[in-house]
Amino acid sequence: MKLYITAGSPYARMTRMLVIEKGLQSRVSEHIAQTRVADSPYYPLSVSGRVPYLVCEDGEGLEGSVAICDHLDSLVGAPLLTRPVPLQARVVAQLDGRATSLLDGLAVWFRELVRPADERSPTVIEHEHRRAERLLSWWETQIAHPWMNGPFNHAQLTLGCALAFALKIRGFEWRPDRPALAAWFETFSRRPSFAATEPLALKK
Ligand SMILES: N[C@@H](CCC(=O)N[C@@H](CS)C(=O)NCC(=O)O)C(=O)O
Repeated sequence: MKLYITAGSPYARMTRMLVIEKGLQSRVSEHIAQTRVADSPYYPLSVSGRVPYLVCEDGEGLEGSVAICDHLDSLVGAPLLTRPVPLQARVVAQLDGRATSLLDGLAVWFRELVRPADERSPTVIEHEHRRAERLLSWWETQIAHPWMNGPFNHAQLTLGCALAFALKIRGFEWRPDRPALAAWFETFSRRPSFAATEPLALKK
């Protein structure tokens, strides 16, 4: 299988962590996609131009971190990502949704900051900054939830990659005022698959 990624994409990182967590390294090769340029040779392969994108063993393509994580998780052994039982489903959907919402907002904020200065929107930056502050403070109050501290699951994977990505935003230090979240992140970041998917650890 071929997994198309970029070095810094937190969504791609989620799928790269899962490849390692499931021991699929010998079956999945990583390929750097050229994103965000006109006429990239990547576009005929993945029509949206986004990463992650997985070309499966039968040649079919799969877009998006959720679908790719689910597919990888189904390939070998018992599922690793713990699924909620029906009674937990609503609260787990809320945790999952708020982790994704944090990551989506940080991605917009980061992209705005790496634009040339005269193309940046202070309004968007301010909006995303405020959203991130609100969501991170919400997470500080919720991070003790058993779903975030029990067996590995998609909400943990998303939140961990989002918190790591937040540290890429220069001058944005979310940890001092949120000790519980910072401690949770410290534990998450000890997973070997996390260190192995550090953007700078990508040699290719
Ligand atoms: N919802 C998607 C988001 C993927 C996404 O936004 N990827 C970014 C990189 S972080 C991308 O490929 N951007 C290229 C572009 O916008 O053309 C997922 O979960 O995979």
